[in-house]
Amino acid sequence: ITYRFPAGFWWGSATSATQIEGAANEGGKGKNIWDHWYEQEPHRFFQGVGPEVTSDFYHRYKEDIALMKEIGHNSFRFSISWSRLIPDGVGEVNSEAVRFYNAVIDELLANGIEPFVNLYHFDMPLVMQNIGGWENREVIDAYARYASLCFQLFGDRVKTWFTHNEPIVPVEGGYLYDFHYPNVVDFRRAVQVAYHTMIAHAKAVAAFRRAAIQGGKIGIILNLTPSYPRSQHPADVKAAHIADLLFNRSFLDPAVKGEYPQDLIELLAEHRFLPVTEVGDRELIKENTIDLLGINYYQPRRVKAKEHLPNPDAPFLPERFFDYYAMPGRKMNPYRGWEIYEKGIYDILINIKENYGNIECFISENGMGVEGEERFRDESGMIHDDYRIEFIRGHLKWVHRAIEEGVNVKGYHLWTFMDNWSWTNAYKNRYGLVAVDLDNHLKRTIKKSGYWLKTVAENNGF
Ligand code: BGP
Repeated sequence: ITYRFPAGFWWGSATSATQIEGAANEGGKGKNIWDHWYEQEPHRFFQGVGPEVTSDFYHRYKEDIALMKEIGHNSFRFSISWSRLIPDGVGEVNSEAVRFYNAVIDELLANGIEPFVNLYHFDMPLVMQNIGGWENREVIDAYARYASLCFQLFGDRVKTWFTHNEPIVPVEGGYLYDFHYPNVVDFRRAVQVAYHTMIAHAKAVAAFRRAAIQGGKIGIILNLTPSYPRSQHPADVKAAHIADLLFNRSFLDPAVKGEYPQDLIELLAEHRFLPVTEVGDRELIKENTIDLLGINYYQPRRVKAKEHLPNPDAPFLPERFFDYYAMPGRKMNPYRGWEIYEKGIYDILINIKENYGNIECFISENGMGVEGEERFRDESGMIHDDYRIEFIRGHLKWVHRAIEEGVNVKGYHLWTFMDNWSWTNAYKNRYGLVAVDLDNHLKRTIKKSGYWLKTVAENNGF
C-alpha cells in the first residue's frame, strides 16, 4: 500500500433528497421548487425527465444501504427534504417523513455506516419560495425552526450535520445564470439571497449549539473552486482574486472565520450592491462558526483580466470583473466537458490549513460525470468505468499529500453512491459507484469503481 490514510478515515459517498428519493407526490410530501418548475416547464429538463421517481430510494433504501455496506462505506451523506418533513415549510410536521428518515438512519447504523445529514440541498419548499424564498427573513426563521426540529428528532443518532450544500449554486442558478428556479437574472437579489443563506446557516448553527447534541459536529458544504489567474500580471491576479471572493470566500470566510472579507465588502459597496442587513447579524455570524468543513471539488476556475469594457446595457454579472479562458494543454473529461485538474484539491486543502486555522475538513464531493455510460456495460451487466477509478485515484493522491503536509482531512466522499437525477440535467451525466438501469426497473449494479473503492476502504489506502 503506497497511499495509506489516517485511522478512522471516512470512506463513502454523498447524495441529496430530491436527486434520489423519488416519491415526490407520496408519503405526504409537499411540493418543492423542483416539483413545481418541472410541472410548469418540463421542456427545461433533459429529455423532459422530472424528479417524481429519480432512483426511488424512498422505497429501496434497504437494498441501497446493503449495497453501501457491500462496497465498504463507513459513512454516507444524504439530505433531508424540508418539504417532505414539513410540507409547507413552516407548519405541521409530516409523521410519515419522520418515520422514513428514522428508518434510513437506523438502517445505516445497523450496517455500520455513519449517517452524515445535510439540511438543505437546493430544494426550497414551494410555499416558502412563493413568499420570496431566501429573500424573505420569514423563510430564514422557518428554516431555523426546521433545523432545530431535525436536531431534536434525529440528533440522538446523527452526530454529523451540515446546514447547506453548495449555497453559492442556488445563487448562481436561480438569480444569475438561469438554471435553477426562480431563474431570474438580478445581481442585487443574488447578493441578498447569498447573504440571507448565510444568516440562515448561522441561525441553524446557533440552534445546533442550543440542542447540545453529545459528540455532535456541524458544518457547511462548499464547492470551493480554486481560481487560477492566466498569468502573474497584476490585472490577471486581480481578476482571479475577485472570482475567489465572489464564488468561494463569500461563504468560506463567514462560515469559518465569522466575518466577510473586507475586500468583498468594498467591492460590493463600490458598485452599490451591499445587501440589506439587520442589527445583530454581524454578531450572529461571528458567534456561530462551524466545527467541520465539507469541500466539494470538481474543476478549477481559469480566469484572466477582462479584455473589453463590459457592455453597459448587459445585466450585471460576476463576469463584469473577469473573463474565463481555457488553459492550453489542460486535461478534459471527454464525457462531460469539465476540466480535470487533480492538484486543485491539494491547493484548496493547503489554503484551508494556511488561512483557515487548519479546521477539520473532508472531501464531501468529488466525482466524474459521464454521458452515455451504458455503452461501457459488459454482458454480465457490469459497467467498466476505469476512467472513474483513474479520476478518484488521481485526486486521492493529492489528498494524501495534503494530509502528509499536516492538513486536517478526515475523509473522502464520492459524488455519488448511485446514478441519480441531477436537476435540469436529469439522468444525462452518470456519477454513481452503482449503476441504475433506467430501462430495466431501476435495477442496481455495482460498477467496477464500486468494487475498487471497496478495496480502498478495506485497506484504508491503495
Ligand atoms: C454538484 C451538486 C450535485 C450534483 C453534481 C453533478 O455541484 O452538489 O447535486 O448535481 O454537481 O452535476 P451535473 O449532473 O450537472 O453534472
